[in-house]
Amino acid sequence: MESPTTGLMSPPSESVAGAVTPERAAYYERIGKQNLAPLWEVLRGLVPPEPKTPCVPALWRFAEVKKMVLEAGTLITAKEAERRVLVFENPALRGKSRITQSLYAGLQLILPGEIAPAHRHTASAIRFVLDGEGAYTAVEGEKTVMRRGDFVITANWAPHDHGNPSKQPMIWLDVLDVPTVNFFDAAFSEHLESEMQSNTRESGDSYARYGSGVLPDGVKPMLRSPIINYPYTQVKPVLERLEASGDVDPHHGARVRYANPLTGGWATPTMGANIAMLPKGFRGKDYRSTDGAIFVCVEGEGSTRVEGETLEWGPNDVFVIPSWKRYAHAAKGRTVLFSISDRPAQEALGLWREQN
Ligand code: 1HN
Repeated sequence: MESPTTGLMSPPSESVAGAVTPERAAYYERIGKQNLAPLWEVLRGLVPPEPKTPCVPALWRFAEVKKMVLEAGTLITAKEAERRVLVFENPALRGKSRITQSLYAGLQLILPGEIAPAHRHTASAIRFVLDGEGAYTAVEGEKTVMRRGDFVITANWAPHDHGNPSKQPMIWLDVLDVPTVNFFDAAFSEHLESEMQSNTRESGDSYARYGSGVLPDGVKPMLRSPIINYPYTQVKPVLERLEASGDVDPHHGARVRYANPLTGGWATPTMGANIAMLPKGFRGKDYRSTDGAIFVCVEGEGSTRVEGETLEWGPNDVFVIPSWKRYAHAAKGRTVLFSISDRPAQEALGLWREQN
């Protein structure tokens, strides 16, 4: 490939040093015994001219994965499994329990009458509710009943348990920063003594306190949002208003972010989420950014073109666009798309870049 700065052709290998001569090979062999290695053989790969992800774009159709996760319900209980989840594995990263290099994603099933026992961990989690109504998650003593389209956060080290007192199976998307936390070898976890937390706050308490533009006196900024559940019933009217007034970004549509009301920043320090309404017939312009993103179609249908491939999606389908891959969305009817990525972590480290 021709270098944009020098105009010179770089060798196809990752070596900057040309051929490995027999003398060099013998030398590498000798220094290898001391756990030493020559940088010049790997330099190109370590500092590529632009992001070079091993991840590939991928799509999971809800109709198919729903059948499979319901089948898991006949094989193992939520209690036995601790969390009954099918992991969305990036097809190019099988066996690594990740959908991008930094994020884990999965589809969780909780059947009527089941509970998923209380625990906590240093990984942060979000839930995005896909199917069913009436199961709850209890986070830090607040039990929140979940409905389709709700966005629920479980912050770093927050105790959480789930239960389904309704009559229908409930399925949601889990996204966690597990690969990021494990990258830093900073993972802790523990089970709580009791399987279920006692309710110390009413359902909806955190949204009522922090979600309407006023803030209680004396509240201090926190890295993560104090809101446990951002209900879809509250979010959708905002999207409708933006769309109706023409506040439609040419790449992303009428988009909002789930904000931490104490700082205006993202909902968690490692994961940031958006939700967008794409007007009927929307044809998005090409876009790329360094944060690989997971998308969920909430309503409507459409397609996303990504580097010569087209992913066609409908309600509850989940797809992933890796870092720095150019993509563009197209919507048929009016469409709602949820998305989440590691953008806050990249921004905090000064790494995040985008290209319109
Ligand atoms: C977890 O705690 C949940 O609480 C779901 O629902 C998925 C995947 C990895 C590690 C912890 C949950 C998880 C998880």
